[in-house]
Amino acid sequence: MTDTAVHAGTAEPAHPAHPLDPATAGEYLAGRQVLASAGLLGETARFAYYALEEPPKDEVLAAAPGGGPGRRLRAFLIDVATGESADVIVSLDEGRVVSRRVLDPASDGRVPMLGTEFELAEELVRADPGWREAMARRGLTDVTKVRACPQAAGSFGGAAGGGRRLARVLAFRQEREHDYVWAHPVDGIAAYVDLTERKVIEIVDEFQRPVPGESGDYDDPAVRGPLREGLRPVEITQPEGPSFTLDGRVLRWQGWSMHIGFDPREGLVLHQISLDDAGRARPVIYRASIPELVVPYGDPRFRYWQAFFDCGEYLLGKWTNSLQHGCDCLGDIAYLDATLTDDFGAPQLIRNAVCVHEEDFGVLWKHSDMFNGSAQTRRQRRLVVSSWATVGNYDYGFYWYFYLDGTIEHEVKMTGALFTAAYTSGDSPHAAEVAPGLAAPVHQHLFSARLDMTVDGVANAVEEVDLHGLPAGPGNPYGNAIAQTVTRLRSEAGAARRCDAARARTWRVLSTEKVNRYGRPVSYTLYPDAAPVLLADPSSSVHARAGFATHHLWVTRYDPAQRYPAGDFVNQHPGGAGLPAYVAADRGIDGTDIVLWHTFGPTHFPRPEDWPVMPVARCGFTLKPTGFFDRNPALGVPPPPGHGDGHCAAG
Ligand SMILES: [Cu+2]
Repeated sequence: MTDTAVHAGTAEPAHPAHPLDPATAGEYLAGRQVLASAGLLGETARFAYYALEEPPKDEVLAAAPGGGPGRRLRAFLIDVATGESADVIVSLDEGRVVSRRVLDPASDGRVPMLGTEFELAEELVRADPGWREAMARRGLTDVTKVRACPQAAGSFGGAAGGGRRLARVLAFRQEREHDYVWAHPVDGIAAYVDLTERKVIEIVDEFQRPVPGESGDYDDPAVRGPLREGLRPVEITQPEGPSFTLDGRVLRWQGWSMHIGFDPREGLVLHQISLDDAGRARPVIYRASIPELVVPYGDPRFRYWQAFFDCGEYLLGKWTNSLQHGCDCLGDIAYLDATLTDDFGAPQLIRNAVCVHEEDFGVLWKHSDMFNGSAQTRRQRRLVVSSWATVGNYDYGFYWYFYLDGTIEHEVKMTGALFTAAYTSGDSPHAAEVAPGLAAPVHQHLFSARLDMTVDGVANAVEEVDLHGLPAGPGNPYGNAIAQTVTRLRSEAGAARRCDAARARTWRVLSTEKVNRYGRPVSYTLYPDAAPVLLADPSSSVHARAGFATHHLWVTRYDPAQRYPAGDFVNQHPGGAGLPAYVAADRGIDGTDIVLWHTFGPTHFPRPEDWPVMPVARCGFTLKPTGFFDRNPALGVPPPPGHGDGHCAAG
């Protein structure tokens, strides 16, 4: 079989086989019926979020096969006529509303932006006399050729502050239908729109700059140049098919087992990741996802408020791509669909939302022994579970990798368009010029991974491990000694930690109940890629709202209500929610059920080479077994076919 794709997610059972399976179209409709019967779905009601409310962990772990906890859905409902929003839980089994909490915008924040509000904001600014005048001053008299780019408002108080449900709108010129708008920012102007009153409430017109004119339309051969020659086909063949199996949404491969979930806010979610070790299923992670991503911009001018919380404000998972075999994924692929809903709670299918395949990954281990003459090589392979979402200008690929030696890796691939401004880098230390008169401001991409660890059971603890050289002296007379410093993180407040690349700092998640044959706790170690945490000043609004991004590591005691690093309602939230609030109780985290939260991602000072579309940049983290096994767990990997039991050496 050459480069084939199998579609695994077509048939939708009436009752999901697994308690963590995402809500089905039938369930969304049934939930909507319950909400309507309860009088919660008037003409002006919209769904800002609607998905499976996962049952608590203890209920899932205790569930008998085929049985399991009842099915519940969570909906964020908003009345678009009044702005009143509520967090509602529906029980499908009982056919009733279990709870409904009305949000107080001043303290709770607001529900995410609705899909339809992007068009609404464009209509409103184009109809607004003040905005039209500001455009006319820039020579733009045909507003149908100006595209609005509405964004979540942030939280800054003042006249345009928390009292209103707001969007802030930037503008780009689009003369022709296929113009690439990011090349043509109409700069110096922002419109503030009240989404509930449906009107522009303020125009901030700080300066005028010529709209940069050079085309960025890379579909246009005149911009792109001729296509390269000389790239001959690369084909991935797996003549006997792939080595994984998918049973519903349960994926198994080479001892690995996991359940593939999906959520409109977080996108891809993996559950119950475990490894088979000589017939014994050994859990590693109960739940793994990327529940937040903040992109704060470092341009202090009139768009100081730009900081995108892609999950909490925009529901990243809703913008998931339908993947194409041969383009997005190569090899013998299995796809899973995602069923999400629109603003009205009506189910919408994203076909091929999740890609599962395996990849050759070079050498796994190799040795040519000078004494016994053995020369062996084994090939590494990885199981890849991935998904892509396009949130505004950026495209993000989320890749989970599982290796033959027990390593787990998460990689985010970032690509797409830079968010641009109309000035040159000579004007500003905060941006890089990428085309004449066109610049891209510096920004950060700060992801938060939520890793609900279960290393050989729920009783876990975390140690911070630093490496350093020791000064010469007694016990180290020649000064060559190197040692580890191991610090146990015992409570939540003291477990907000930062990377230290100079000490190769890692964090080890260990079982407080199971030991290996050396009598040491079995563990998995988090290897971070050290990069700056949030660089915004502690006095800034984004610092309060993205508190999670001020540390690389947080450890909390498991609480089913604590799921989002910047809090449940991020949009226009004044700050302090999420991790800083979760750890305020300073609960003990030693020998109990704990969750690791890891902040990672680059600070991106754009390069000319990132324009007009950015080559993929990567970031992520690695989890490696550390005394989880008693020796290299990949000795049993057979030699490459055709090399028998013997040598990969020449001849
Ligand atoms: Cu970037």
